[in-house]
Amino acid sequence: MASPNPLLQLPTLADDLGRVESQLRQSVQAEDPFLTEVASHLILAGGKRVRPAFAVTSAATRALVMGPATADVVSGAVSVELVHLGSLYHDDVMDDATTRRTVESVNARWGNLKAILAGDYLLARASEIAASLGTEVAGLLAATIARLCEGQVLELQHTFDVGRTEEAYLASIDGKTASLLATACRIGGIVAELPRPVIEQLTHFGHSYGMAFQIVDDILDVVATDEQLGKPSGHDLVEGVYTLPVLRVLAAGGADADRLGELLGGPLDGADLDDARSIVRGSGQVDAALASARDYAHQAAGALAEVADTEAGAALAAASDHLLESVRVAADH
Ligand code: GRG
Repeated sequence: MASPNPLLQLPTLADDLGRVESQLRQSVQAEDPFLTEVASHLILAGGKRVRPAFAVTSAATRALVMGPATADVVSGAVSVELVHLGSLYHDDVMDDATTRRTVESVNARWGNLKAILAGDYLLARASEIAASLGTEVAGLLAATIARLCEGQVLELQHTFDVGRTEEAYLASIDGKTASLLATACRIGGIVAELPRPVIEQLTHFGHSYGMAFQIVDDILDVVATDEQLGKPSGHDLVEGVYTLPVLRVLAAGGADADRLGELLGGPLDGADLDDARSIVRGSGQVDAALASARDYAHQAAGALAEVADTEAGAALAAASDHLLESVRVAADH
């Protein structure tokens, strides 16, 4: 997503996110300077910090006007970002990625073995911090790590599968993306000791936001150019990961489905990739997939009723508006 998340621009959050940043760096200080360097690599490379921002902002719905986050809320935000980072280290090994967050990926610089171990180290640090926040947070974070693995395994089971169902796709993005955004909000709510119905709504917000976010990301991979994405587009099709607009074309049947089905199912050369993308772009199914993303973004906004009168609730609503804006931008590609 090209434009910055408005949530992250809020001056009231800047100080809290600065504390998140310091604790993130401190949390990966190992006795061995080499391990510290490898484990710090993607922290120092930046990232949007959407998950910590969601944790802090969810906690801040406790008051009408946002105040500074407690030390425990900052720790909760750090634990969630460390899990995200660990998953990126492992994902880049699986994808043989060369870049991440605009810098050389960990696997490309130090090799797969060190990238996997450093990813494990980040997950261990995340678990240690979560345990300091109590058994509910520790259990939730562990269960979420399992959900990430389940989502990713489900994706692997369907690579190059032209029969991948929409249900299997949704289950995969639920696990690999939406679960951690939901957990970010939930941990903020638990640590701030919000009423249970509010915690449930914030969790629903994070989950729906995550579903919409991943669907838009997947659509952009098919319809946007390399320049618009800032990385090679069409990556999912090449890797055999068939996402919502592609699955909708295949399921609709007819000439487009037949032509696309003939191109997919195995490795694609450059011309076949261009053909596959233009079939999907011309099919009308991109708009249908964008409508699904819009539905999830509306669900996210709708989950904020209980916190609508708070400054932090308004900030989360602005984040879902921003997501809707990214759906509009994707529709223009
Ligand atoms: C060991 C935790 C663990 C997981 C193993 C590899 C794997 C299983 C899961 C992959 C999960 C994954 C990478 C999902 C994609 C999530 C996603 C949308 C990443 C991009 O998030 P942004 O845009 O990235 O928030 P930044 O860099 O801004 O933080």
